[in-house]
Amino acid sequence: EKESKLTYLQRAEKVKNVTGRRLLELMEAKKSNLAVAADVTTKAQLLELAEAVGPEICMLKTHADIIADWDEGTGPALAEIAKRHQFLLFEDRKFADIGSTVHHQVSGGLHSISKWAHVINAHSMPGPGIISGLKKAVAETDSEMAKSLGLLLLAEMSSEGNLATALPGYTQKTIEMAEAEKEFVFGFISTGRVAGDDFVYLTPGVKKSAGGDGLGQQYNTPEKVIGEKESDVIIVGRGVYQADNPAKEAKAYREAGWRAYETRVSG
Ligand code: 5IU
Repeated sequence: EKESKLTYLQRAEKVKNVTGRRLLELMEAKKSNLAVAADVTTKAQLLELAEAVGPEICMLKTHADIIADWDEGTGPALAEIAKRHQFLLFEDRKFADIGSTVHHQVSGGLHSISKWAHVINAHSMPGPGIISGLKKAVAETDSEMAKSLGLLLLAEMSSEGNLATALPGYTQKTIEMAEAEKEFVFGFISTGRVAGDDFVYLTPGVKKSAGGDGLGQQYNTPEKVIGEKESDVIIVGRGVYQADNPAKEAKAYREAGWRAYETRVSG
């Protein structure tokens, strides 16, 4: 209870992964705990959205594999925008295979994720080998960027009936896998704070009002996610990019998320 009152900056000191620390520091500097999920489908839309919401966000969450015209210039173009506006790139690839396969998936293929992303994520379902495989790719790289890659594990999902939440012990086992690899794993995708202050919690399924999308997504408000459930980062997709003015909407979500955080740490 007492520990959850720590500020993002105080928490940064406890996090071992360099990218996790950097995320918490830039959140405090930008007064933003907002990640925007850029689920658009062309390169032009992706770069335009990144540019528009850049000043408001701590992170841009991408799905490179839904971009119809992704090419080798897309990652570097995103990276340039991220550097200029000071946010991190999180490729939500949700690796889910054996170590040997994810080792190729993170560094190769069309998307070369480890060349431009700061943060990646993985299911814990395959067991610890998935972390070893991703770590091997990081160890073998000659790119400075990939060396500091940070990993998030899916401790819970936001969708109705998801097994991570339904199966007893799943979330706890996932936390144990993360505890064993703290130099690399700096946090979780979860509905709220599920472990200690030395991890960062990121929560998708966030909108101004609670509800669903008819396809299993379940929404909570920024106040509930940050204030009550004690998550750290709200991830907002359609709530922002489907708005008439995404930049203005991102600002509103940033302010709501930050108010909820300030209330939490001062309360
Ligand atoms: N996402 C979820 N729930 C999860 C995980 C990822 O919604 O448990 I792991 C992704 C899917 C989408 C974004 O890219 O987060 C949420 O988008 P909307 O805010 O548009 O629902």
